[in-house]
Amino acid sequence: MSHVPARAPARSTSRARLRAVLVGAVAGAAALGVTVTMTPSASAATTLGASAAQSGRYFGTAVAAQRLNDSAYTTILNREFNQVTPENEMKIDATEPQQGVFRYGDAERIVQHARSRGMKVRGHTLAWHSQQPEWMRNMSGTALRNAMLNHVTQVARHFRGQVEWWDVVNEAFADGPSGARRDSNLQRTGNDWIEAAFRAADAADPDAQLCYNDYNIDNWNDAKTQAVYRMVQDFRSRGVPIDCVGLQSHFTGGSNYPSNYRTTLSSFAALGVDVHITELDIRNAPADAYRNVVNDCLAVPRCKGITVWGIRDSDSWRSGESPLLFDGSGNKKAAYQAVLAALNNGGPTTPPTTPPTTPPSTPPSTPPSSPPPGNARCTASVSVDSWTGGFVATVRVTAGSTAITGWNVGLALPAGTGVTNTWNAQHSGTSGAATFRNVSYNGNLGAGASTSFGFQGTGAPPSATPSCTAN
Ligand code: 9MR
Repeated sequence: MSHVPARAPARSTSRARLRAVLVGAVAGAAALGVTVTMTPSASAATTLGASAAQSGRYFGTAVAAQRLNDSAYTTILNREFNQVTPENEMKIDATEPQQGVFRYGDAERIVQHARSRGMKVRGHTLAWHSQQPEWMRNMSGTALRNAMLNHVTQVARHFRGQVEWWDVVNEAFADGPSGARRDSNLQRTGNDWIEAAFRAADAADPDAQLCYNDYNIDNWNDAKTQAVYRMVQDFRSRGVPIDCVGLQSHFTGGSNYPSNYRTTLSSFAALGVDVHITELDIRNAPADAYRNVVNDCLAVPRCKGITVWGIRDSDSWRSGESPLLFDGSGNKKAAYQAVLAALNNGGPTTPPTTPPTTPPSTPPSTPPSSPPPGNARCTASVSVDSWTGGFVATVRVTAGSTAITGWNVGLALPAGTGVTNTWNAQHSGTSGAATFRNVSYNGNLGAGASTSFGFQGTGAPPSATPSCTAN
């Protein structure tokens, strides 16, 4: 476990993910590590996933395996979302129905559906007091502790390389003013059961991001929020391998969006963990509350994405409250439009992942050995956020010393890489090479001005230098 002490900084820079910046410009060094900026008019992506990807975030949904046979459902899923969480299929009762007998069929179906389309997967959940199979419910003490650790190990190992984040432990704190742990058979095995689960998950899948996930930890003033905060703080100080906190954010069943939600997100983030909104749904789906949640996430650089707990109201565990973004017929609701607009308006907030470089005190003594690709009237740089099997690329196009009225960016792609989704540009090209042309609203660039477009792909991320040709 030599990596454990180094985990905090290593994980906080997403060692599981590669972020590379490829610059194709004479003046490209200036663009290194710089976050893409976009004018709102140049960032009107038309789906939830693409609009979230503009700021390096995901927008996901819970998925139920049996609904993958429903084409109305999969049409929306495939169009709108770039992250999925199996709603029930990775829970303990589903994956280890009898002790030592592991079943992964339904979970694998979802994972396969998602990953073949470039969607990231959140694993939910390895250790939980609920949805335990009967054999586990009847266990206690050391036998239960060992069974839990074996379960964590086997399942995390099975999905190694396929699951970006794990909800390692779910819902371990009590509601109400006590700030105590929830009583459960797992809790009764000893207070250290949570950190033991995290250490087992870390050993089984060192590349996954490991999260603690809970509901009613949205209001910063709640005792439960404070108690989880103290646990994460303690874990961080002692090197327990935790990377992220999931706020389920079920604003249903009497729980409401709190006005201090952003404070909660940023306070957890300040502990050096990422935050994720993992199970969002809001009673009657008011557009305002949905918009607020999105804006709060966009305001916190470590808020990595939002997952809604189902697609259509009819798919919801609380369908009577109509809490989701699509109605039962799959129509977009007002809340959908509010979320899309907020994601598009918010723009990128992700800070550079490489520290800003200070300019060298003396200019480089040798000029660049080759001219910039393209016709030198524009330049392009690519920043890539990749995971196993897929990536999102953001491309920045910058006009040279004269204004341009259109641009073409060429980019070589590794063998087997495919482009699945493009925003703010028109994509064409054959395998191995992609070309992106401006769309109607972002071709005109004044001298030195920039615009950005993005695309999502499957396979290995591009590592070549892009060319830019202006017209
Ligand atoms: O949405 C899930 C529902 O289909 C299951 O019957 C239920 C069983 O416990 O779990 C629901 O999902 C829960 C999630 O796993 C953890 N947070 C609360 C969610 C809603 O109950």
